[in-house]
Amino acid sequence: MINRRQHLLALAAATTLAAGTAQAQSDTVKVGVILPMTGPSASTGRQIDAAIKLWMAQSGGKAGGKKVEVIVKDDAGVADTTRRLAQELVVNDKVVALAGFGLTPLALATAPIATQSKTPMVVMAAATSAITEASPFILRTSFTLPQAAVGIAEWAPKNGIKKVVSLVTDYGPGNDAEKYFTERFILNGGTVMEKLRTPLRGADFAPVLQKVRDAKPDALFVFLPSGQGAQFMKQFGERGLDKAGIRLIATGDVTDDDQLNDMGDVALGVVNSHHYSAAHPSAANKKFVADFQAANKFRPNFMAVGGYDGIRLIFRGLDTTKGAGGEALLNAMKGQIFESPRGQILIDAQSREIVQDIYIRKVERKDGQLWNIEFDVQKAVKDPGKLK
Ligand code: VNL
Repeated sequence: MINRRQHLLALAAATTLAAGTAQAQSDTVKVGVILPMTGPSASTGRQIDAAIKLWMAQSGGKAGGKKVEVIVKDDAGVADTTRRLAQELVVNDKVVALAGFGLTPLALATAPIATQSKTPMVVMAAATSAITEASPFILRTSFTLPQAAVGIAEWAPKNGIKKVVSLVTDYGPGNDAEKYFTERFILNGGTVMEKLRTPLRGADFAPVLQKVRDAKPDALFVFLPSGQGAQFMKQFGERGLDKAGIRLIATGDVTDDDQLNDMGDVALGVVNSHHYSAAHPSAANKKFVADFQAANKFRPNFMAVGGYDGIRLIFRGLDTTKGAGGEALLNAMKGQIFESPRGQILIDAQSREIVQDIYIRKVERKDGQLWNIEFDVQKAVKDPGKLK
């Protein structure tokens, strides 16, 4: 006769087995999306959430023969919260993938959970080069700052800009933008007069803009995370830098489609480089923008496209694995190639990093609205940050 303890153990094993079978045979798989829906980066959460909802409506919410349930959690941009939510989504909800990640520190805080639980993690927003090296389970559908910054560093010296001051937000993506912009600009014969930084939270641009005025460069190069561009542009105009003949060049985070149309004339003529413009003239993008604007009262920006392509990557992966997660899903997402609203993209199988075109754009008014109009392109750009 078995004793009580053995009986309990057997029961526990049977329950686990039953739960496992139920899990494997379940008609539903869950994807956990963690975004800043509140706090200073809420526009990033709002954009990505809207894009995922659009994808769900268009795809019927099914992949690999399963219903896909997307669970969206708000981390308010706080890394400890992101990590806790990721843990809960993996342990309690048994998600097959984690996704979202609005800022670099939020993605880095979650990387160990992806590694330990073997859960694929799709970074849809954060853009510091090193993120994909923080876990072998991370893939990226946003971009990297080295990718974006090199484009404008190639364009500027060929277009009369020889002396610049650079201004970046003082954290991961700002470090990358400053390093890769200034290195390439100097290599191309330019001079960097000064390197300025502003804090991630509560930035006031007035003091740094005064320094730029005094230095009198040909141009100011700027990277700021999505959501800060409008305030910066207003202060740039108020301080009269445009009138003083100081040109503005940037990564496209500054002339972000989420805010661009409200920036006014001061934004006209700003040349910048990035991977996505809502004005990208492809049929796929025209349809994406029209569908997105039919469902939302705002224009999609580059964050929306990172979210849209990220959920698509997960769905196509689940099609291959018939709904299974873990390493099978990771492998099924590596190497995918498809046409995004931004153009053709590849998730490089070895680095798990996005390879994409980088466009040189100029802010222009068309039909009464401001747009980043693409006029040149670098094809299939791999992250320069991985070549070090
Ligand atoms: C990051 C990079 C965030 C670029 C951004 O906007 C951005 C990041 C919130 O890696 O933290 O435009």
